[in-house]
Amino acid sequence: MKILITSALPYANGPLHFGHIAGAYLPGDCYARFQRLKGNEVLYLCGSDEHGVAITLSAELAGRTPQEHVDLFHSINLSFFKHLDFSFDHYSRTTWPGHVPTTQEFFRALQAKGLIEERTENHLYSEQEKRFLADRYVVGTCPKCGFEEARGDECQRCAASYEATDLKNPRSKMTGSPLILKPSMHLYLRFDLFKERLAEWIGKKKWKENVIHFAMRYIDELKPRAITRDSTWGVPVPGYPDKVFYVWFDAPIGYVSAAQEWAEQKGEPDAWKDYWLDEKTKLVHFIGKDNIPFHTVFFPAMLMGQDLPYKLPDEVPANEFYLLEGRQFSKSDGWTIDLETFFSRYSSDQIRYAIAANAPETADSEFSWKDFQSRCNAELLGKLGNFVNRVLVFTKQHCAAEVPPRGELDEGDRQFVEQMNRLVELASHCYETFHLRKASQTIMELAQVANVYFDTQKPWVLAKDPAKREKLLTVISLCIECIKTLSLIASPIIPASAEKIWKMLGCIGKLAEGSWDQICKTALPPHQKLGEIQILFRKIEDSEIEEEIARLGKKREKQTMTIPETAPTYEPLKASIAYEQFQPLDLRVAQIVEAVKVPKSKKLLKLLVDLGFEKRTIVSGIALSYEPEQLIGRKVIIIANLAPATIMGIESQGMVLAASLQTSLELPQIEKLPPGSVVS
Ligand code: B3M
Ligand code: ZN
Repeated sequence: MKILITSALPYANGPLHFGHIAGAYLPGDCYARFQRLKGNEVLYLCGSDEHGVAITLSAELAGRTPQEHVDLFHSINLSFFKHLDFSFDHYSRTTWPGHVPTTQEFFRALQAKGLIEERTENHLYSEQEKRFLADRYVVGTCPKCGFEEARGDECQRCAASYEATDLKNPRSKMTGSPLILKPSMHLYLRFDLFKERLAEWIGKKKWKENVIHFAMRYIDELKPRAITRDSTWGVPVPGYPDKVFYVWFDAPIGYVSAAQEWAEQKGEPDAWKDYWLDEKTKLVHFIGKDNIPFHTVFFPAMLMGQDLPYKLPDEVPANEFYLLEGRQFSKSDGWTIDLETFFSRYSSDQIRYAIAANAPETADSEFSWKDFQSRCNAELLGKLGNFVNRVLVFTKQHCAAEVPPRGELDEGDRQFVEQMNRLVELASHCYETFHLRKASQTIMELAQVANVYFDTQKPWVLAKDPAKREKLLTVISLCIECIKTLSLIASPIIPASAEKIWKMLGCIGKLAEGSWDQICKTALPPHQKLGEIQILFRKIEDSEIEEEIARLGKKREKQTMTIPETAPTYEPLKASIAYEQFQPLDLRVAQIVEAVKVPKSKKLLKLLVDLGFEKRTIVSGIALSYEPEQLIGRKVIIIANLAPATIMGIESQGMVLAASLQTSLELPQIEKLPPGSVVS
């Protein structure tokens, strides 16, 4: 069967975090890996969603062009997916040139059917900036509670949701200038005309109840919606030079253009049609629950309005939210774990397993560091890793490091084999029906059953009695068979470890390229030489987890400092100096006790630092990178014998050292030594 799988296209507007991975991504990757093993023709697509007002706004705030901005986050997100061992057949982006004609083609087909209409309504316009401002660019007074800094679409104080034109005193978020109402024409798509067809179509689906329920509510209230925006960043609207398509119009078409790009790159430009235009293809969209209306109502309506026989989604496994220690992930509050730091400490299989074991399938679920530790130590290492290791070490010692031949099975052996077969079937069913959490439990259940079998059979006792040699070989042979089975059913979730196990068993080629059914059916050949035994999972110490927990909630540096900009320009090295020239510098550890912004300056902070033996005032140009609150209590390195200088009317008695690269800046960290310590 052909299966077209998509994971929601992440905005190229900031780095991904765990919360994202748990919703639309890891479940999609595990499903794709499973279906490939089952011998289906899988096309698994994703890509960066690179248009929209949120992107132009963040780009402007970061001082980048929208293209630079999306280039940066496209490559960062792509590298995260690589680290996480994602198996996309293609990862595209909505700024690739081929996306434009495809989007415009969708529009033209709808237009030709009379489904597009022009409407003129009042929109907020900045006379100073000479442009219409979409809601994200607007702040004003909340019409409900009077909060003066309310956002353009919803109030962050009272949670009211409204049109930007309802705000009192609307102002530009960028310049603070007042906004006026000015009529502007936009194109509306007559979604209301799809009501019956959509309702009938969804009525036949056996999707999760909340997905159906949510979709039906939208269908009931369908009205025409604007599909254009006044912007220069986006897909141009044919015939309307100042307009681009609304991001949610072009983004889902990205699933089609990604397939086209994939086909083009493999030199068969029509291959995308085998998936998108073939009724027999199964189309599966993995999304987070906030994307339900677009994937079950609006995009299907756009597909229904085409002349080409596009597939409508067959399955929309929408996941709930994934929280962090009970709260929503939030980058600005430091309530987050960035993936970059994570990868430097733990393996991709550890994170994949921990998320799968806790996937937010039927209710919101959460990542907690304690749970992560116990998943890794008690389950991956304690159950799976332990079984694999003890059996293989034993085989090396007692069976010449090869798969032993098998004798007659007794009742206990047969029960073990039956359990194995039952659990493989169950795992297969779980993957097929999007129950990743249950699939991961099934792996651990099998590992547990296997450990119990090994313990009850006591091969170490059998080994002492030459008369029991055949029984011993049978037990070990079944245990090795079980290791093979474990690697198979675990491979969609922990692909790297599964391949390692596969190698340790002495199997040739890649497990991921094998066939699920074939691997289940065929026992490993007796006398197959085992490979080298490797450690699969590392133990995570309590101290590491305590450190992680302590880090939570500490605001991180303001800018995206840890993120390497593409191709940095390095400062040339200065001329060399003699040691005697360095020696007179008195560098000291100091602790910041107070920090305030210097009025009228963007870059400067006034710090009061404690040197242990005295306190000093220092003016430091780090305000673009650090909030004053972040700095209180932090130890820094200062030049303590620099002659005082007056900066913005304040006498600065020293200088704080910081590392910088282009616009990013970071303070070096001193952990243990007290203020006053000498740095040399
Ligand atoms: N970029 C929204 C999101 O990341 C959006 C998904 C598009 S899927 C076509 O939540
Ligand atoms: Zn309000």
